[in-house]
Amino acid sequence: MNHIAPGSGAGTPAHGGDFDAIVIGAGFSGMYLLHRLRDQLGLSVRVLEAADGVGGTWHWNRYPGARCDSESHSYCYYFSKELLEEWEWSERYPTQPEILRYLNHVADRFDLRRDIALNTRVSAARFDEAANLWQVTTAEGRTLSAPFLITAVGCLSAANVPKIPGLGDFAGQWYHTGEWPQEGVDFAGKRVGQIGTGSTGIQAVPVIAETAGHLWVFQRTANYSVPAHNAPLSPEAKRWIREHREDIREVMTTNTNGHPFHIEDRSALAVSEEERQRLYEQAWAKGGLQFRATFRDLLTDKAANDTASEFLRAKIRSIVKDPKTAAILSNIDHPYATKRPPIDSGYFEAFNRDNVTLVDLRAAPIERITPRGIKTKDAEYPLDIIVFATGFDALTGPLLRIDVRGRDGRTLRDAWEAGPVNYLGLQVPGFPNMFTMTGPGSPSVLCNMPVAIEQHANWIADCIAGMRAKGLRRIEARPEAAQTWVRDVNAAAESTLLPEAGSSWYLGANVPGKPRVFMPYAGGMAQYRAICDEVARKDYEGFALSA
Ligand code: NA7
Repeated sequence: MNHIAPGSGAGTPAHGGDFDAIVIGAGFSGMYLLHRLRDQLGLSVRVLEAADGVGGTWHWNRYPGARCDSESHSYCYYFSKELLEEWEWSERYPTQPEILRYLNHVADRFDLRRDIALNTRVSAARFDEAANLWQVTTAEGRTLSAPFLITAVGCLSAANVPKIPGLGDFAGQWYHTGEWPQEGVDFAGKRVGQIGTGSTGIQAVPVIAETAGHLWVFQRTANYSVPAHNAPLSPEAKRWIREHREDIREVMTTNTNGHPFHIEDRSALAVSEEERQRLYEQAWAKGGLQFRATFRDLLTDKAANDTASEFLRAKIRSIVKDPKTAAILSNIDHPYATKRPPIDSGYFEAFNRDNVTLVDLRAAPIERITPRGIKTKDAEYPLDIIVFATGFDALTGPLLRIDVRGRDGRTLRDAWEAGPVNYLGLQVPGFPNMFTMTGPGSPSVLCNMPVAIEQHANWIADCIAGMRAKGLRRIEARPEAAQTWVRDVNAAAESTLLPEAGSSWYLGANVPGKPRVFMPYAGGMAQYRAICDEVARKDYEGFALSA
């Protein structure tokens, strides 16, 4: 079946376009948008997806140990009671295969596949002002049009493979964790080099170490990590989740981060040293991202943060037996959680294995890749496989890899030359009728993603529904509203410790040449939701609407 042609929607739309809306991406975002726009608004929608299956992030990130750091009962859609009731997660933190099964279930359950064109990479999108249509071109050169274009391209989908000289000459195999081969990689007995110790690298190390002959972990920036304490969900836990769905939803949709827990309302500096250690030990024993919630000021007060950072460094030193390795792993240059805090299943413990060696790139940086392996300033490491756990060109990368042109042919790349400029993280001035799901300027990656996704999709769908009801055909963010919003996004970041992590991908610092701008909105999901709702209530204040 040719899914790319118009057909299964609500008939030929009156605007002259092929569809009412085109959505780029069939991950968590694109699939829910399709359901919302097609099944609840009655629009004709086409979703264009580069991969050969649905799932977005969870289609691509198949690396060893890949699992979500949000707890499974919170990492799912909440829009459908039936869906919530019929799906049962098996572990505290869902594995990549389980999430992908879930998303495929959603695709079938809501009959989404008939409006999703797989193997269809969008290469360009151009706004035709006279026709009030977005012309969307695929890599194969086909063009589709619709008045509304919604990017659901993911925050972490543009793989960042660093330009290390010599990679082309490497005689072994190399892989980026975000573009992992579907057939998997056999590490048995192999000499493996892994570059990168972010959340991905920290998940991958213990699993690769299980079968590799030897694993060298090339660390540039040392990182904190808190144990996940992952385990199968007990029948009691499953029952508790079933019986508390509404309470869980309430917490997730009213707090700052979309996770199913509240941040404790106490200062790390207002309790005794003994009490603080007791609370940190308790949080460590519980594990997970909730460690951040032990005190309310861990992300706003450096002295408060120091107490958590030092607790976690001491934990590394207590786990890792070789003092030299422990010192390199705990030599962390940023306050805890100012970079995305990883959680792990045996990461630091893996360095106690005979077949795992830490390589300190701060002491001796990588000079090049040779046909035999990786050469640092000090030594050459012969390798069969190199794993790049080197992250992503986050948030803006997936959008800028598409040639997006708005009014007067202005490119998005040009509009965002000095960093992303938009209003509410939803629309860019000069790019009418284009909405960006969970992009820069919205809480996105600072929030549990499905919560951010449902909020954005609902807001966009309500906006389009409202426009249609009033006979309006165009919506565009006003430049002055965007300028104010960019200031607000910066101010929100500045009121936290987040900008203190110099090497953070939140700041674009991991990609050479990328503007150093704190991209997500750090004012909290609850506040952001209230702002978006208020804007809608005031007839979309800050947007220009026209017939
Ligand atoms: P991250 O968090 O961006 O981590 C990438 C890691 O790769 C990090 O340790 C980087 O060191 C390292 N890196 C990147 N480029 C290089 C080069 N050129 N040389 C050496 N080391 C390098 O990506 P992840 O995939 O782990 O996680 C992304 C998000 O996915 C995560 O935060 C969750 O939200 C899910 P650096 O810190 O830049 O010095």
